[in-house]
Amino acid sequence: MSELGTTLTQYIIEQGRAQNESRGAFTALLNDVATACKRLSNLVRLGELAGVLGAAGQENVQGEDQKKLDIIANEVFIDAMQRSGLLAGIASEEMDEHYPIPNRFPRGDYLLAFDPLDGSSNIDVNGATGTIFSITRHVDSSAPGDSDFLKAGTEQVCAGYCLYSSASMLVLTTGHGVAGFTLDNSVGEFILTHPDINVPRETSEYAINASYARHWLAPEKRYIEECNAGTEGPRERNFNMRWAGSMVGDIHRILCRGGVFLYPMDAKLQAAGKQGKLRLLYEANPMGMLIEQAGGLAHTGTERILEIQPDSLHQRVPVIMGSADEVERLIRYHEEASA
Ligand code: AFP
Repeated sequence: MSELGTTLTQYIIEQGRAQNESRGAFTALLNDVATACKRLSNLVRLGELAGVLGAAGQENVQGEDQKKLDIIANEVFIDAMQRSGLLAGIASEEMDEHYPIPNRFPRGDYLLAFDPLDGSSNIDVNGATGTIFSITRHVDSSAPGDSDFLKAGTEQVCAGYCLYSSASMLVLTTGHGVAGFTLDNSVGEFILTHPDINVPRETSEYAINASYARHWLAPEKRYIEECNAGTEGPRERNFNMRWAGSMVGDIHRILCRGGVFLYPMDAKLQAAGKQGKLRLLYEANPMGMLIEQAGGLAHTGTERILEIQPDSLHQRVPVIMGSADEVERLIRYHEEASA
């Protein structure tokens, strides 16, 4: 008999059993996430055939050009998530304020923060994109406000992403390791294919947008120069570089084979009065939880990402995450530069 393998639902139920936790509501919540990701996977896969490519001709709250698919992805996700009665509110990278659950639906105990389509500049060139999500609890019975979403990353009860690439993959953590599921389109199910994802401590691969080299601050400049010096330099080995242009693509590769991802503070961001480029609630926190749960580290260079107390929904932070040896080295370079 040919076996289908473990579905996402079966995995969540079995994990709940192993942890002695009742996971009914949570299982239903993750099923809604999976449904939304399947719908988006189909849209992304159809590309131009679905008429969803190109610019929408408007900007999001961060002043970035929105693609048609950014907007559609936001609507698809909200539509799939708002009806269950399990969410108290939703915050999206594409919306200025949080989205309250309409009165016609019951309100639940969880808050969802998500980036509907990360790496959207890759859409028109058929490159990797993804949806990133983060779930926290809403302990209060009243309707949440924006401030209820401002929780440190350590308070996430679940985080994950769905990568839309040659295969669509849902990768998630509920705080007990990291597992990856590949979408089997023939049955419409995410099937467990990567049961225990671990980021190796050691790596010889880094990911950074090197076109910003002239803006880098001393710690990153030193780090990249030393990597690029190869066998003749202080690292005494050659390094490889990759940059997907979508954090989901880069973090997925790092979860699969190790590496370090950098979107650090630089002189250009400083001059513009920005705290970083990537968003704490929709990118850095969920990816940070995944990386830490897989044995890696997630830092800004001066503090652990998951311990940052957010001060606004769309807060940005510097990001350095991945294989522990390299992140520790970068933290040390930051300490030495400020000593
Ligand atoms: P978009 O979703 O606007 O394309 O941004 C993607 C992203 O937030 C992250 O996924 C990438 O790692 C990073 O920005 C790429 O930024 P650069 O274009 O500055 O390299």
